[in-house]
Amino acid sequence: MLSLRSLALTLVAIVITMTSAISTKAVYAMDGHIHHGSLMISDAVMRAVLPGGKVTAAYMTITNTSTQDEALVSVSYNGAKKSEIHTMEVVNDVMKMRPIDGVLTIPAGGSVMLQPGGLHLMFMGLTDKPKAGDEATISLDFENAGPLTMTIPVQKIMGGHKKSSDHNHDHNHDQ
Ligand SMILES: [Cu+2]
Repeated sequence: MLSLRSLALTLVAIVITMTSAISTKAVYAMDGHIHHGSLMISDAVMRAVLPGGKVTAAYMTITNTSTQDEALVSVSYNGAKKSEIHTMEVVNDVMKMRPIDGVLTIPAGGSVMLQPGGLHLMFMGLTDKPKAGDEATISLDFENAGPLTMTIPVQKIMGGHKKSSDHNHDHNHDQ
């Protein structure tokens, strides 16, 4: 007969197995980077949400050390109802952002920088509003390396997602 104790151990084992199958938890290596399969992720950060803010973004550099192209397929943040991979483009002299078409390719032996004013991970419909000094946990799903859950710092970041009317304030206020 199955004892309660062995049943409990079995359940724990199942949960651990399921968790590891679902996602790899990111560990910051001694060099400060996250290593995930053949990928190296550095300088990952989430933008602090300003008072009244409804969206935020995350930035990082993803380096592919393998000889095979990699692709970032999807992202998620459990503090947001919607997460997307965005790019910026100039339309009629105005910088606009939009979801990328398809996946974000990280070329073999190359790097892709997600940074203010360019490619970024976009989080909308925020249910959490992380502020500077907080940490946020986001998940990235890669075609070859598989899913990765990472906890990243939240910082005040200048530039990027701002209304054009805010432009003149950039140089004057530390916001
Ligand atoms: Cu965006």
